Amino acid sequence: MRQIGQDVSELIQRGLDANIKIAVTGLSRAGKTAFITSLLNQIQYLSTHRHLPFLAASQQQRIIGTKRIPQRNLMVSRFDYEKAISAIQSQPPGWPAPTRDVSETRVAIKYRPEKRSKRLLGKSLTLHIDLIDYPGEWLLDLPLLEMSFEQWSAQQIQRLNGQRQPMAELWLAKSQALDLNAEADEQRLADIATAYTDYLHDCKAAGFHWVQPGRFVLPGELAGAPVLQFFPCLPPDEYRSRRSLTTNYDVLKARYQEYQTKVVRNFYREYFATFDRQVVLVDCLSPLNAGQDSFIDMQQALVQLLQSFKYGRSGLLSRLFSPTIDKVLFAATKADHVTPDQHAHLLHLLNQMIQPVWQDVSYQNVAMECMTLASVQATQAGYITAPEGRIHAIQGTTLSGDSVTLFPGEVPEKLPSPAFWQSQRFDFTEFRPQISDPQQPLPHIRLDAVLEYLIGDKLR
Ligand SMILES: Nc1nc2c(ncn2[C@@H]2O[C@H](COP(=O)(O)OP(=O)(O)OP(=O)(O)O)[C@@H](O)[C@H]2O)c(=O)[nH]1
Ligand SMILES: [Mg+2]
Repeated sequence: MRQIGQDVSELIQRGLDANIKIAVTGLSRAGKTAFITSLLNQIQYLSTHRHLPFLAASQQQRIIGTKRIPQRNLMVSRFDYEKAISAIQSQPPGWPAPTRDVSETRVAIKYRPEKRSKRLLGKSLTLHIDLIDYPGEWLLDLPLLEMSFEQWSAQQIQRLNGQRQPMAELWLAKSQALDLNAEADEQRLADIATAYTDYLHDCKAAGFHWVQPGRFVLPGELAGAPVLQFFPCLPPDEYRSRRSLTTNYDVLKARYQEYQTKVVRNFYREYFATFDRQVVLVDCLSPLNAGQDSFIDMQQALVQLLQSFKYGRSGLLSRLFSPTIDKVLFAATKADHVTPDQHAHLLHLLNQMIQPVWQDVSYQNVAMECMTLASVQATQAGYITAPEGRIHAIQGTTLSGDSVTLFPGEVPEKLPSPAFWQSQRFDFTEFRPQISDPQQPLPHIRLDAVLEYLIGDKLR
């Protein structure tokens, strides 16, 4: 009888040992790799240090142990924690290298449950966490699913104004010289698609992140595949699809359709549909530094990104799959770049960008929170004495190794007005990580609150 009782309790236990998939995204350079690296690092010290006061399970000393374990999805690259942490802890410290594709890692946290129902079934339980890093650019492709090639092309060509126009000249000239009704010339199409991809890369380099198709700039395993070799173009005046001949236009259209189903739809079905919680990292500070166009572009990209969490019954995503995400966290990264008195402004600014869009569409059963954080705190906060008195300042070491103390400027509390761009800018100096003791958790800002939001309820 005792044996049976043990077996039953083990079985129930296994059922209770929870799994949670947390996906981390954000546009390139938003801070995804640094975030996951620091999160894993903080988790590693959970049972031995009480360094995360806002994580209740840690504060109540209910964490028994933690361990990184092999990931479950063997078709996805491994998140290279060792490489990232050794960059941060090397001498002099540096940042992890940019990443270009999806990657994944898994960690287990053994804890003493607080809930009576869970306690009855065993002294300890294990929470398995899968962390997935993927480019936010991939989420910008969602609208493509509802647009025909003609509609998408018209939209892209319409957007060629302002700073984008001169960057597009080369591919526009090449594509205008192409006879769309002629028999398909694969080589030529590939050549023009390369010019189009170069244009998208130039947009990103100039601080414009809203580029489509997202895989063109971050192709991952699809680099060089014909499904990424198309470009927007308006239909020829006398376009007639002839059975006897496959024209350049036919091929472009077919590739676009292939991209819609095989790339975009598959990403949502195979990855996105399996996520339980989503972190969207936003670097608000670099666009503030880069100027008005870049800032507006980031805002537009965020609006696009938010569409992926729109699960209303009539929504596109609900028609594709049944979504499981129940919490989304929007986090403004690199908060160590602003003085402590500006953190509230940064949070307001992020809220102002997210809340109106979030409220505007019906999100069913999805909780949302905005926070500010620094995954790896690279600066120390302090004061400097100025003629007007003591002012807040941050002190850090620049990438070239100079120690500097500065007041980077005020973060606008509201969406910046045109006057803001004329009068002031945010001074964004890049710092390298502080020298840290490899035996101690990395310095950070608010990762404990982040962890409480993401997994606190699972550790009750
Ligand atoms: N000061 C500070 N800088 C940060 C922090 N996190 C990221 N950064 C800076 O932002 C850069 C990009 O961070 P990553 O973590 O590589 O960003 P990512 O989103 O993974 O970038 P990609 O892989 O290129 O898409 C780093 O090289 C740092 O310069 C932080 O917490 N504090
Ligand atoms: Mg990365």
